[in-house]
Amino acid sequence: MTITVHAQPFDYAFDLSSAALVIIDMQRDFVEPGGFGETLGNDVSLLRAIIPACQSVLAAWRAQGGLVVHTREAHAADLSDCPPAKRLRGNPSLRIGDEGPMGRILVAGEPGNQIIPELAPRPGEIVLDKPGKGAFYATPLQNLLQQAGVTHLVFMGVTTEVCVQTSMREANDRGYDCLLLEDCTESYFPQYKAAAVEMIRAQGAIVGWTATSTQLIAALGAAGGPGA
Ligand code: TIU
Repeated sequence: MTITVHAQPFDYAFDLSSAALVIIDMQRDFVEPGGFGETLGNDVSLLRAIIPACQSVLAAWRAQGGLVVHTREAHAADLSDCPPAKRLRGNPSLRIGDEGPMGRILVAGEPGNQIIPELAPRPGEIVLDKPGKGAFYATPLQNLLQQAGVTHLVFMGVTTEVCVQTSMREANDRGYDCLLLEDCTESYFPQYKAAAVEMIRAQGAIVGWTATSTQLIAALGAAGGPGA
């Protein structure tokens, strides 16, 4: 059954059986003090505001039996997948791989690298560690989505102009129709979020569509199905 979301710049229609909810990097490193986000000099409290809306969408999506993909920005313990250019960039108080209050910064398996408990993955959901900003670079995501027959991706997560936008652009180039949920994504810089949202839906959805969590949940409810 076709689900139609009243999105911008025009309606976004998809079939739940060929769609996935992609939650980008809602890990402690970015939304809790002492992680990578804070070492870069950012105020992480801004990002926490989206958690309730993300929870509502995740619950509605799960209730309909939709496929869920969680990503984490994560590096191997030996940092073999972290180019020096990434590790040495800027002037953070702690670099990737350094020991911080939540374990080693952006290293897979460390406490800070876990997805926040409010959005914890359930068994059967896909959890991907990604060494880049984009979710497709050096991950099996494309194969997994193709095997599942997915053509439409609904995005939430952080940060809007870095990992979310990069992942949406990668997805768009691979032929997926992408929807960004505006109140389920955030940046440390409100002006960058606003610009990213605008540029994604500009030029007739050049990268993708945007809508609110309420608009998506209303469309899922109207569609009926297991959770209606
Ligand atoms: N997940 C993600 O967006 N990684 C970042 O490093 N974002 C920043 O905004 N720094």
